[in-house]
Amino acid sequence: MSTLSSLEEAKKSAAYRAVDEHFPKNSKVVGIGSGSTVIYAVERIGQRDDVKDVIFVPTGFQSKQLIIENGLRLGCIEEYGVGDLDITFDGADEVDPSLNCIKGGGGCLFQEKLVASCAKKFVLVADYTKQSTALGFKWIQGIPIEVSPLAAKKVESDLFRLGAKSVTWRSGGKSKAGPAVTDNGNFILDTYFGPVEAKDVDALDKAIKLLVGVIETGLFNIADIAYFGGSDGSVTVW
Ligand code: ABF
Repeated sequence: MSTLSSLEEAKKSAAYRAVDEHFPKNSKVVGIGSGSTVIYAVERIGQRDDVKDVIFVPTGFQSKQLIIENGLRLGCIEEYGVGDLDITFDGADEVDPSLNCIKGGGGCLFQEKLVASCAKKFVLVADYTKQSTALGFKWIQGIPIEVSPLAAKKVESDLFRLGAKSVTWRSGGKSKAGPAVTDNGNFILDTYFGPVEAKDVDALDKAIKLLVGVIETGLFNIADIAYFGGSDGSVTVW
């Protein structure tokens, strides 16, 4: 009998099905995202008998540990350009029906976007709570924006000028005091704009990216397909 909660079962069914349907035959390099759902994707990949020679590229410290713990070969993104990864599997915080998503709740957005951008296919795995009608409708913590510490104050004021309703400096780093520091030595500003319609996601992402001091935004509009596990073990594909 399974001992997993229904939410964990949901994550597991989405991740297992995504891997079973999309892990490419004869793949050489595969990107591995972050978060709790990707743990099941890597577990499933580790059960395959055709991954001995595949290189797995992580999106941060957690992801690197996951690859190592599952006995898979670890690579690094510095060696790859656009199209060099066969596929990337990653989680999300909120996904709209056009496959736009907010990522970065775990603070790994920059490396996640970098690794996803180098892949021929980008597959999202999530539980049913992440399905949304519009970004910012369910995920009200705000879009995570990674910024250089030198520019955090300046970007905060820029974001209000762009229409942000709230900007929260993410705290709770290792010391639990002061701003959280990402794997890349930067800060994160969680920025709430209210719900963002699918047609406006790209423009908002570009406007934020143009601000001096912004490293990356947690707005992604590059997913090819998304798998959502349901509480009853079903899987919905968008
Ligand atoms: C990463 O982990 C993210 O970008 C997102 O913030 C989070 C999703 O985690 P989980 O799968 O635990 O919900 O993929």
